[in-house]
Amino acid sequence: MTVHNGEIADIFEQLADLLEIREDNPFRIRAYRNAARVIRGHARSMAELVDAGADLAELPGIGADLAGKIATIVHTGKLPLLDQLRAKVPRPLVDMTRIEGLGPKRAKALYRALRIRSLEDLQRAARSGRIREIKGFGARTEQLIGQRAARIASTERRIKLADAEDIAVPLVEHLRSVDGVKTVEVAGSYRRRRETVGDLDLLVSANRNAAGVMNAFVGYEDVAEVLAKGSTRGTVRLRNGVQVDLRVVAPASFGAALFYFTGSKAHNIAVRKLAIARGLKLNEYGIFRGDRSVGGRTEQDVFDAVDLPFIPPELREDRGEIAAARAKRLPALVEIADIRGDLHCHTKATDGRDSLETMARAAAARGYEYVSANDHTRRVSIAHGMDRRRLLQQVRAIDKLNARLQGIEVLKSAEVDILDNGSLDLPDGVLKELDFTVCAIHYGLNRSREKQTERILRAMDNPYFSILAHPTGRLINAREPYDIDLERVLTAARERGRILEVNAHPDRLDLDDQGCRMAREAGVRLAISTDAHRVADLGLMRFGIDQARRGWLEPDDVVNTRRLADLRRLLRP
Ligand code: DGT
Ligand code: CA
Ligand code: CA
Repeated sequence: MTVHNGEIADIFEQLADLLEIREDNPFRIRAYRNAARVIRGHARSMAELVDAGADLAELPGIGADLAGKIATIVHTGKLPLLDQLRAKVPRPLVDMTRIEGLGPKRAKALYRALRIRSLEDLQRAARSGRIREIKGFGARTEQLIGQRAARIASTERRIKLADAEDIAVPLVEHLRSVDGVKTVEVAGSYRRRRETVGDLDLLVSANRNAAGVMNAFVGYEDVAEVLAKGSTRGTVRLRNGVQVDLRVVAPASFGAALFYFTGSKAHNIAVRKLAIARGLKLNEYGIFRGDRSVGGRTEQDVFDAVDLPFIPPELREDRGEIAAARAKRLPALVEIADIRGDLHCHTKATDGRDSLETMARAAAARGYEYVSANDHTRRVSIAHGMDRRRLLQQVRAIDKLNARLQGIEVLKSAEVDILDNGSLDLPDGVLKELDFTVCAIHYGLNRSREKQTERILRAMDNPYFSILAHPTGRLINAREPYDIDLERVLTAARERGRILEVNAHPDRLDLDDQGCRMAREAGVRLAISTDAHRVADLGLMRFGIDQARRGWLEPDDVVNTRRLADLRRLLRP
């Protein structure tokens, strides 16, 4: 099991929160918060550094004690000190510190004043208007706390798709090496590429040695608990809490099983109805006429049996895909190979880790035709946002770089902050020097729906507005989307020829799949962008593609599938 920097940072932040609740030494608290920031922002994986025997105490803000704690987390996935502290702080308080925007001090104030015993209690308190009666809390905050508490309670057990991948890939490798195994696939919501998954559903095709497969499964190094173990099916819980189901099937049934366990359940039921109407029986073992098997080795057998073309897993949600397939109107979904460039990238000029040239060369190495520099503007001061002078400097640097570099065009851009009144953070005189802009809200996330929507519409009125970055601002499992009327934003975008971003970062995926579909139906084009802060992040593009496909997008809906000349016309209509 590889522990990721984000997980280590989370542990240190939780430590800091709990220590703050306990009114521990402020220096100690600050040291953990600093360490969390350093680790989260570090280009290299702590796990790799520890493996390589590097001295972590050489990192800024990390002393010998913290270095030892990082090593413990890397080796065991846990930190005993955190468990000890948790045991000393009342459970509802531990839960409440996870509510974004609440923080240890305010959590404690609520806990004391309202005698909150659980997140459900907190939701009830919000509903009955008791939170706003406490000093320092308003009606709006109360509403947000209620929503966030509900969100945490309901998403508790779902993990982000990229995290699921980190868990699934080595486990699949492990099973592939077992004697007799032909194929291993991860089915379920993972294969449908849902943004979060509840559990992993593994499917193994083997014509013999099912017992060996089961033993290898329950004996996997990360297994914490075996919940069930039969001859062809088993369930385990891994050390990180994720549950994994496994099925071993014969190759003759593999396609039918893959179809069944890919789901969704609603899609399965709808397809099975079609099978019944044709006098067939469809289950995880195959397709049957009476007792005779008429297929099931491949998934295509299933679709053939009900006279449908193959439906990509991302569409199998019973949201109209079966009718579309019947009518031969399935979208020809966008693929990673269609992408010709990345339109949201940061460099060292603000909060990125790599230089403009390094980013440009990495994009060229991916086969891209273009890439852009979208560093922050001045309002985002924590990222050392650029003022007019620094942006113009970067524009000149890009001109020089383009004159030197072959095979890739660096586009001049910025991630321009949308100010509270809907104006853009830099004057038009500067913006007109850019090839396009990516515009985003970073502050004032809690405005009312009306205000937030108006703010975006006003920004879109600016003739230099090109792309709305991460349109809802949500962070999966961590921060609610800000309250906007997406339909109005889409209508306004279409009228003005503006583009919306599909931010491919696994924590964001924003717009989400449903948002993509709404945009397509509203006639609004999307840019799938990684928001890369380092070279490696350019590889996150595929997570954006996943959600775009779930949102029925075709290459034509996505601007960065265009050649540069065509793209320019869309960026500056
Ligand atoms: P998750 O794990 O909550 O992210 O979502 P899924 O879709 O992976 O759901 P899961 O793990 O409960 O089941 C995996 C697949 O197995 C599901 O997508 C469809 C199939 N399945 C499960 N239960 C049923 C059922 O009662 N009827 C049918 N037709 N299919 C089922
Ligand atoms: Ca599942
Ligand atoms: Ca399951």
